Amino acid sequence: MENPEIARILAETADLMEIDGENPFSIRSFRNAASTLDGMPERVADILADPGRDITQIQGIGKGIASALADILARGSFPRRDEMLARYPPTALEMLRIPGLGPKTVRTLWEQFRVSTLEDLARLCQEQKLRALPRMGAKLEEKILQGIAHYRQSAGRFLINHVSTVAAELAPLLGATPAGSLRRGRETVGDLDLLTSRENALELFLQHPRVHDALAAGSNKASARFGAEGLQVDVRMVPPESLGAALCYFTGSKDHNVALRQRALKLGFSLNEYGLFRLSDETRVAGETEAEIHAALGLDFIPPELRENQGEIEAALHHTLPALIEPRDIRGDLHMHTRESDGRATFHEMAAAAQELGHAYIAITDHSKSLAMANGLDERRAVAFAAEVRQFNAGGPPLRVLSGLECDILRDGRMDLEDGALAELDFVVASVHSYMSLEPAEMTDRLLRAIECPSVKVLGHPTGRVLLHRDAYRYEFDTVARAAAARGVAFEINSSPERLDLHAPLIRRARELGCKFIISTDAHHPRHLSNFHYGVTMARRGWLSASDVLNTLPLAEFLASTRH
Ligand code: DGT
Ligand code: CA
Ligand code: CA
Ligand code: ZN
Repeated sequence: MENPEIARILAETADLMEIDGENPFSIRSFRNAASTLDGMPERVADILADPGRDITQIQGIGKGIASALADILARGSFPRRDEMLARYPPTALEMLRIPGLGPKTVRTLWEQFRVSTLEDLARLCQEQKLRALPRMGAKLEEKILQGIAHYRQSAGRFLINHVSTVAAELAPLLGATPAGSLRRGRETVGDLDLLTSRENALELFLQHPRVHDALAAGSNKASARFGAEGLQVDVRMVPPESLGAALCYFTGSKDHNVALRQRALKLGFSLNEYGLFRLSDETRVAGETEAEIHAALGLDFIPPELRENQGEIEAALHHTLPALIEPRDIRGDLHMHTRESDGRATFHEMAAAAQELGHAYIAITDHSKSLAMANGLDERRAVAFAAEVRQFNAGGPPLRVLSGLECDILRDGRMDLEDGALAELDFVVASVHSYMSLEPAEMTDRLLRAIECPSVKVLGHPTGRVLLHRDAYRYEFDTVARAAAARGVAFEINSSPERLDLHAPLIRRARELGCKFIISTDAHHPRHLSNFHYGVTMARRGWLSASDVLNTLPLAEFLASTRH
């Protein structure tokens, strides 16, 4: 048995222990052991088989875990796990993945109703049976139903940062290029597609210590899962002369491919993953690079982010594709948190990291007071902190730090802090963090009122979605976008991989309605600051050029172009 599988068994045991109400320390020790083993290059099996070695020498592996490991290797399980599996249904683990369902609830549901499948659970909620229990109500029933719907929709999809990390590890090793939805920059990815011409790439892939559960292995394709999260990876061998054609085909999207093939047929060609061929005599016309294929079809090169069959082929034909924004166009980051609210670093540390990335300016935008859990700032603290931040600029460092705030938009659209305090800050992001399920008309009014506040420069994470977890809140987007354009309030493109908000269709719509954009990270830690490139990917998917994005401007022009 390989490490990733052992790690999965330990992690699942931790979940079961949580349902069982075990003490948090034991649970954490199983989780820590799982993550240690999953990332460990040496095989657990080899260490245990060596009488000269003692596995408890490894940090985080105590006597208890060591004995569980021996059992797992011998028979795939161990007593504590057996005992819990006998008491709870195997689907208990699946239920924990439903947003809104914690271990305690899963346990109660089992004890009271013997709920063993998601269908059972959905039926109980529909029949309103849960509200009969103490501490459960109609709200929870509704939440669980939504959670189940989400789970079914998103099951098996992964966030872009996770998939990018896996791609960054495997691609150089296999001499491979990522294709599929990752290359198109989609915000979630079903499986990772890699193409390579390197001789022994499939063997290298299957032998990788974190690769497990090979699903299919042939002479030119291998599929398997990677790491404890189990992301599926498809690796395909492609002859060099077909690499461009294969890249084109496996980048997709499917709809784009269909449209591109129609274009080929119209010109008397056939297009497949091996190349572009003349129909009359089957001569290969192109195939080594994507650029030569697009050119042979009379098209400008179509960047992968645009390949969603949303008019890109037409535009490539008429030379009207936009010059897309690139990561190096970004000069500042206007949304980040520090220890002053719920961030993990000081503003000095954030500033140093931003400077390292080459930014010319940033805004420090901690939360406002109604987010009490995040230790949000009231008027007095906001103004005092702003003074402290401004002080930082006095020494004239190359990076300019703006004093700011991510101010909550209250339920009725008023700002969380007084206008007077907001007016003292350099940069105010206005965001919704509460009452997200208002009726669309009420939410629209709320946002319209927020935009009226003269200090507000940008709407933060404008739809509030959390990927794989929570839908966007509903409002009349066009109405708000028109008002934002008229008032000079920008839309944020939030680069946090959990949000990526706005998404491409709304970016395009907002631009049509005259809006400008600011790409920010919403960083809570210095290492999050490099996420801005995910926001740039969203902007590219939304057909934006640098000129649509205000924080591509030098500071003075940036300040002049935001509402003031
Ligand atoms: P995903 O994995 O769900 O995030 O999305 P994709 O786009 O990566 O989809 P995937 O992995 O099934 O296939 C990769 C690409 O291969 C896809 O974007 C287009 C191409 N492709 C796959 N199957 C077909 C097909 O049946 N017809 C056409 N035209 N293209 C296909
Ligand atoms: Ca894929
Ligand atoms: Ca695939
Ligand atoms: Zn926020």
